[in-house]
Amino acid sequence: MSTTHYRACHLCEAICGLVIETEGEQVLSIKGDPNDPLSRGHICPKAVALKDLHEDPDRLRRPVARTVAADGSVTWREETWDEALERTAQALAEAVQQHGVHSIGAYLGNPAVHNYGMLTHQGNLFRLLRTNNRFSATSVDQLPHHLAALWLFGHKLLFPIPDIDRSDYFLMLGGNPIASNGSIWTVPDVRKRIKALKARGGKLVVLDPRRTETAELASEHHFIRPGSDVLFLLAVLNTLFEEGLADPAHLAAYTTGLEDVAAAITDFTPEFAAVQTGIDADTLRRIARELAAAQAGICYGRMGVSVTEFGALNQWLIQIINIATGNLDKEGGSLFTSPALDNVQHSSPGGFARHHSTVRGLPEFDRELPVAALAEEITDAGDERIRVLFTGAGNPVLSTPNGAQLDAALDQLDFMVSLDPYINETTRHADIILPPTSPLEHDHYDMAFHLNAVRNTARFNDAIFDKPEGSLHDWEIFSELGQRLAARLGVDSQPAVEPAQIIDMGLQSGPYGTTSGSEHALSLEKLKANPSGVDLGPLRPTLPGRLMTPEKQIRCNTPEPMADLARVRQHFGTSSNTALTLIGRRHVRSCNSWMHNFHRLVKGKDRCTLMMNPQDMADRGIEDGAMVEVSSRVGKLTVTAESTDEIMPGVASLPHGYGHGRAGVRMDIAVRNAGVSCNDLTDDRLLDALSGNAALNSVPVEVTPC
Ligand SMILES: Nc1nc2c(c(=O)[nH]1)N[C@H]1C(S)=C(S)[C@@H](COP(=O)(O)OP(=O)(O)OC[C@H]3O[C@@H](n4cnc5c(=O)[nH]c(N)nc54)[C@H](O)[C@@H]3O)O[C@H]1N2
Ligand SMILES: Nc1nc2c(c(=O)[nH]1)N[C@H]1C(S)=C(S)[C@@H](COP(=O)(O)OP(=O)(O)OC[C@H]3O[C@@H](n4cnc5c(=O)[nH]c(N)nc54)[C@H](O)[C@@H]3O)O[C@H]1N2
Ligand code: SF4
Ligand SMILES: [Mo]
Repeated sequence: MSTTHYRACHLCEAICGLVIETEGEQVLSIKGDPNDPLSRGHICPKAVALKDLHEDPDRLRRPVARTVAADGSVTWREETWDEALERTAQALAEAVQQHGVHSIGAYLGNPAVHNYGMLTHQGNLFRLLRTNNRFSATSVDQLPHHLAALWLFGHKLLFPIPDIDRSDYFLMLGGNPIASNGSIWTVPDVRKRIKALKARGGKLVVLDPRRTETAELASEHHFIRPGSDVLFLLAVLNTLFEEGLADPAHLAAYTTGLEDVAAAITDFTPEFAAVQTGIDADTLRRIARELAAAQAGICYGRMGVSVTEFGALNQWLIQIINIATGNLDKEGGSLFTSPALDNVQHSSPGGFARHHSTVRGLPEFDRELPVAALAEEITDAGDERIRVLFTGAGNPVLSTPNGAQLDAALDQLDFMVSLDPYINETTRHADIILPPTSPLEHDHYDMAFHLNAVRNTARFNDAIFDKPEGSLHDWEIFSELGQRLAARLGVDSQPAVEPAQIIDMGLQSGPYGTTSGSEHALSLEKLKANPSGVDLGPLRPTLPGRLMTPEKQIRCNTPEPMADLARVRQHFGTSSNTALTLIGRRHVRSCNSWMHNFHRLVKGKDRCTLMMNPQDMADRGIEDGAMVEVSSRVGKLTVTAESTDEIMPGVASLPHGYGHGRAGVRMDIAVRNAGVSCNDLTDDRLLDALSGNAALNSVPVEVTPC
């Protein structure tokens, strides 16, 4: 007898609704849930990995501790939860008592944001570890979006969301949602939505150094030289002002400083941009005019513009363009969501540059330092160094710049603990690994991504399988560690409230909650009764009410990005680069570094190849399929070259998240499909100097035949 379960997929930001059939302990099938009001039945090939992950024999079920024999060989032995948690709490407490709280470092990775128990309960531990040495995947990713949101709208999470379903013009820079399923933009089934936009006479214009899957679907695609988008965006804005097309319309009543921006950028002409971007001035002017003329238009940029040397300026400019064209807070433009559980109300607005890293003086954002500084804060910070490291749901050895350097630095720690289900490239350095339950063994509410979604919806799902004897959820591990550490430090500990209870309180007191008078009268009970989710309607204008800035004003002349314009002038005035520029690549069957242990997702042709333009290969005497050596300032590696005119001349593309061939990785299938790590080439010194975000997407490299 099979049982039907409902569950939202947490593997990427699209949060698709799923229908999962099980029998006993077996998952029989995983399908899209047609009744989910957001995803409407959409699903991608990764969803079935939930079964593979659940059943994976390499997934740890018990804590393990590493021991190194005299000959250097490593063995892992299972420990009881009590032993592992006690030893961890002891190590943390000793570090705090002997060297102060900053001697502890912490890194949280991407899945921590997709797992609501990790979001609700990490504070139970970190409340006690108020270290300046906190890091996360934010600074190899969306940090520029947070800064632009903080500067313009007053809160790090106030992201304007592209309202694609009602738009008629979409200018997209450096995003590939057909492969990624959208980012800082929860947009399940984006293919159907792009097709619908085109069918109603709308236009999608994509700027990308690679003719991506999204570019193939677009009305227009233009190659753009990596790292040069800032000049394109400045010239678009310049054109809008120059031609009198800037009209903030309904925003004017609470928007100031736009004229200062106009005055500051008069020298960034389309002609100047053309030289560096490779996009001619007429095309640029036409795009600016079309965007301004659209009934409702969108300018959006993602990883390709965020993780470059001008990431923060780019994201700020994108918002200034949306303001100048009057497309912010407009149906079919970009709007703020009105989620059932509003993290904007429940979290701090965030702050910037209130303290700095010890070695390089890089600025914090929201109490976190740029992860490009993690290795040096372990090895080069003297008495201020990180001695003990906590990692949770992260794999920074494969995901952060100069990963090989970090890999080596982790060996110098006094103690490391990882909250993770796998022994991978990072956690292999841990003294203790604490593995949580499988995702199908805990309930789920998406606390993060409803906030970024193209429609307001809410969905809660119960666990599919019972929690096995002798296992702990991520949130329980945080609570347990917090309590044990508090006891040692002689402070009060937080009582363990279940995450679902926290969600219930948030829902009930939220804008659609039982106490709000809303017709939806949301509560946990109501969501449990509607396991495919509750529809709360399309995005709607919320300004100026939703602004978190003083006096609810949008101040466009933000000092930090305005000052950063000088760096643009200097950068493009001097640099003349003959090397190839390395960019990344995502594939729909992979996700960052941890989806390579599932046969169904990795089978088929090798995807960890260096894509190059045929002309660049011919110039270097490289045949299609040949092995090449790729080198950068920080490292070199050998990989197969793939010839394709998808890539513009002067550019090479290598996906990240591979490089599983390091000793001691216990992920059998991944090791057999090891690939190489692109982040052994990316440079911990190549940053967006304004934000500290890594510039992973514009790294100079040399490529030579082997
Ligand atoms: N060159 C280059 N580098 C990049 C990028 C790029 O485009 N190019 N992209 C960057 C981006 S956008 C990101 S977000 C980062 C990602 O960087 P990270 O977050 O550091 O890396 P992931 O590969 O997501 O690693 C996830 C880890 O979480 C574990 N995990 C999975 N689910 C759970 C769970 O439920 N609980 C716990 N405790 N652990 C879990 C997995 O086993 C794995 O070890 O990589 C960045 N690195
Ligand atoms: N299948 C899959 N889905 C994922 C992930 C995954 O690893 N696999 N990761 C998830 C995560 S953590 C994130 S953050 C999102 C990311 O979501 P996206 O940002 O949509 O995904 P990317 O593929 O990184 O897209 C970046 C694009 O920028 C282009 N690009 C590179 N450099 C430049 C440049 O200088 N200028 C311009 N204009 N373009 C440039 C690249 O060619 C690429 O097409 O995806 C999420 N979804
Ligand atoms: S698109 Fe993302 S959320 Fe949807 S099924 Fe695929 S991995 Fe899951
Ligand atoms: Mo990401």
